[in-house]
Amino acid sequence: MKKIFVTGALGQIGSELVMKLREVYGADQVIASDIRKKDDDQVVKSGPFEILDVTDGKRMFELAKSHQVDTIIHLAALLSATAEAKPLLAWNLNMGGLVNALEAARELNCQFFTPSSIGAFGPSTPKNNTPQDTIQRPTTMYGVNKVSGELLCDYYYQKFGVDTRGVRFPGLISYVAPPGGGTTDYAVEIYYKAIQEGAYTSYIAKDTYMDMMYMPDALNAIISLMEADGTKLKHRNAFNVTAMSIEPEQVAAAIRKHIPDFKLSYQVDPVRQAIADSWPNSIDATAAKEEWGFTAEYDLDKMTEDMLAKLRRKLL
Ligand code: AKB
Repeated sequence: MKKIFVTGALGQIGSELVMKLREVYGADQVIASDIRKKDDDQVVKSGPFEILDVTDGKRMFELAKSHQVDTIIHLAALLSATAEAKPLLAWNLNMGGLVNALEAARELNCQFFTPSSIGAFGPSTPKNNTPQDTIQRPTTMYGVNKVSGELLCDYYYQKFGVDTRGVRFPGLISYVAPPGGGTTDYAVEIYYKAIQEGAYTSYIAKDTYMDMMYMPDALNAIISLMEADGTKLKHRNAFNVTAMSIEPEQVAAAIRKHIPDFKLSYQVDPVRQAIADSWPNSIDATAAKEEWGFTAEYDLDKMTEDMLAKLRRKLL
């Protein structure tokens, strides 16, 4: 049975991943950590929790060692828009946290997962059906962090034999914990506003296509990749994964099937629009399908129906 240490456990992915891992492997097998503790959070209440600033490598190592974990899932990171506003902080946190987590995995002989992102691509990357192996010259600090992280994970595998694995996540959509400081966040906010106000003003322009995925598919992707037969993995780190390539009008049209008078308007934020314009329109997930059987269950309509139903229960 795996014993798993998770950083950034109260963030957008961690809030749901920890609960799912506890369901699969047992509550005490999953040690959640984050920089601060929220006593009423289900992650804190449902199993072991430790306070950890991931830039403190010594504490990270000691916690992982004292809990005798064999797997580290490193999620703590700043997202693209925040990283662009605070580039030095992003470098220190995103890269410093990652190397500390990799070092703990090396010293304790742990399996390792960390997410990369569609942000690891840049304006010179082929925009449509972006291949698994292609040009990666991102123009954002987040992208620079993500490419460096992909390379660093490959290095720890090749040099030290650490069993590092990872995916390039698209925008993740969920009704549990809101994302913070991402470029794809509009695709989450639009559902909240649809329920609360029947209208949304998008900071991303019409016709801007980006890949997205519903959180249950993202959680399954992480668990499937970690459980996959390592001998079959040619890429290991940073598999392209996606469920849909969408733009704001399509999300609005899917919402209107349930809320017919939903209104979408635009007030484009030049910073986040520039980031979105530098990312692919759609990525090719064939390598993930071939090497470890990745599939996504939710398309836009199925996700919209579930999001709206869950948010109605949460907000009304
Ligand atoms: C962001 O928008 O920064 C993230 C991502 C795609 O990595 N959601």
